[in-house]
Amino acid sequence: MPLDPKQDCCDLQTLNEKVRIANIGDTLFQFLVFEIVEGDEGTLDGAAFSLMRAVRNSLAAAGVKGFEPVVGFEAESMVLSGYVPDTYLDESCIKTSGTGTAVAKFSQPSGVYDISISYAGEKIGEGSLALSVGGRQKLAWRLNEGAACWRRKTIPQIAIQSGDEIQITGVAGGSEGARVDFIEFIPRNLLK
Ligand SMILES: [Ca+2]
Repeated sequence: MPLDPKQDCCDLQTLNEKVRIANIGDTLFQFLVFEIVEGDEGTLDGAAFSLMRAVRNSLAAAGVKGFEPVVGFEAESMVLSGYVPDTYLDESCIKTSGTGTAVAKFSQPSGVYDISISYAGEKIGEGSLALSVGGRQKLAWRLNEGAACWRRKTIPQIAIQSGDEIQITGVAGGSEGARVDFIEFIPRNLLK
């Protein structure tokens, strides 16, 4: 499929244009686009990310083979401290103006998961984000994308115990709010 994730997927309008050219169902095409860029650190408009989750959940609910429902937390549904609910690029999310934490308890089966965090890149300012599992930091990164866009950061192969605390820590940088939309858990090797 002739698609450049950087050029074509940074905003929904561009993506929709591609959909029209391809002349196939909008949601299906966008779902495919999402799947293509997911392995990388994809960039999509926030609304597209929500849509993809909805499409995937619907396909799974309909019993379509190969589609599992999305497992994860909406950031705005986590226990927030220093973070407040916000909307950015059409997506319900959280933002901080200083340092914020978002915490939730992992209630899925113990096992190995890829953890994928949808967070916002912004044009101005440079904040940072960190993720910890069961009190141990797994990754910290700076938000230096230089473009207003939702992005995904995937941390592969993380062992998580059922009951572990999942915590996002965000530090604002200038006007940038270290915004987070969703944390997804992709099962890789469930412990029996
Ligand atoms: Ca969200």
